[in-house]
Amino acid sequence: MAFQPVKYYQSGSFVVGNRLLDDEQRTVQASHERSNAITSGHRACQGCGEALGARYALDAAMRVTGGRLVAANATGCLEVFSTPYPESAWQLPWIHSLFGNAPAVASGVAAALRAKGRSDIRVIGQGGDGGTVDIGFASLSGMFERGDDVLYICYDNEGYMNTGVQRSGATPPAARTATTQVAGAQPGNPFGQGKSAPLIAMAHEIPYVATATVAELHDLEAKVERAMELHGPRYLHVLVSCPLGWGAASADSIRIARLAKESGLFPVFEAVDRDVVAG
Ligand SMILES: Cc1ncc(C[n+]2csc(CCOP(=O)(O)OP(=O)(O)O)c2C)c(N)n1
Ligand code: SF4
Ligand SMILES: [Mg+2]
Repeated sequence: MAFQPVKYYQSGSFVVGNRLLDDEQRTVQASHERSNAITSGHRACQGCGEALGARYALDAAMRVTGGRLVAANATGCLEVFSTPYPESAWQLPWIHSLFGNAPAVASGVAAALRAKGRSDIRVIGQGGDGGTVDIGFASLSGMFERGDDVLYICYDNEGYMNTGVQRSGATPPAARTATTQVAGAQPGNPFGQGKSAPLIAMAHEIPYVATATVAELHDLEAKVERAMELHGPRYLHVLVSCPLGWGAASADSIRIARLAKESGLFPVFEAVDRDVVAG
């Protein structure tokens, strides 16, 4: 199989934020004036797609909201590598929830802001696929059906990485995890299991549902920007590579995420008011 050459970000340039490209082709990271939601000093593995995805997503949200943003973050790698007590890599008001209740905490923050009449401050909830698709799913569904004004972002690395690469409801068929070994007749994660959180989110008839990958950071930024222009419950599901969990080289993070989209393993689309407008 012929692989594409390694590319940083999505343009083929080797410059952070594509600073050598035309203005309209650059990402927010090219700007020295960027808001920088998560900064250096965190402890993510080299090549961690979750760190990259979260930085781009929240920087885009910070830009749209003029920095008036609060994030509620589920337990998981993103929380663990960014906030080893007493340090924090976050540059915005950020609250650590339990593993399973980030959507509920985000809803609570939104309710408190509403009660205080602070419509200028927006709320993001975020977590990994385990925290979102599995243990936090009830509180996510509640957030959707109540119509709470929160953008929830799931960073899907297809497993419970923080606790040693166990299977989640977002782990794809045949994937090897610590709990779905490839052994004898076992192909890894069984076929016919798992669920599509984006499709279930659409069934809640919320205003905005989209998927993205860390291989297309412009697309990720654009989707965050569109989501932040809307109100009510919104859902963004981002495929983020995990070199440690996937047994891949750190330098292959972007390439593998791109292959996941191009092969159809991870469908990328955007739906506004349940109509698929792109994908
Ligand atoms: C109720 C509860 N059960 C289990 C845990 C242990 N735990 C912490 S993070 C985690 C896995 C996180 O997986 P995911 O949400 O996919 O995030 P990732 O680390 O993969 O980014 C688990 C099982 C916990 N903190 N609380
Ligand atoms: S284990 Fe995976 S998700 Fe966690 S910090 Fe490392 S690369 Fe990122
Ligand atoms: Mg995960």
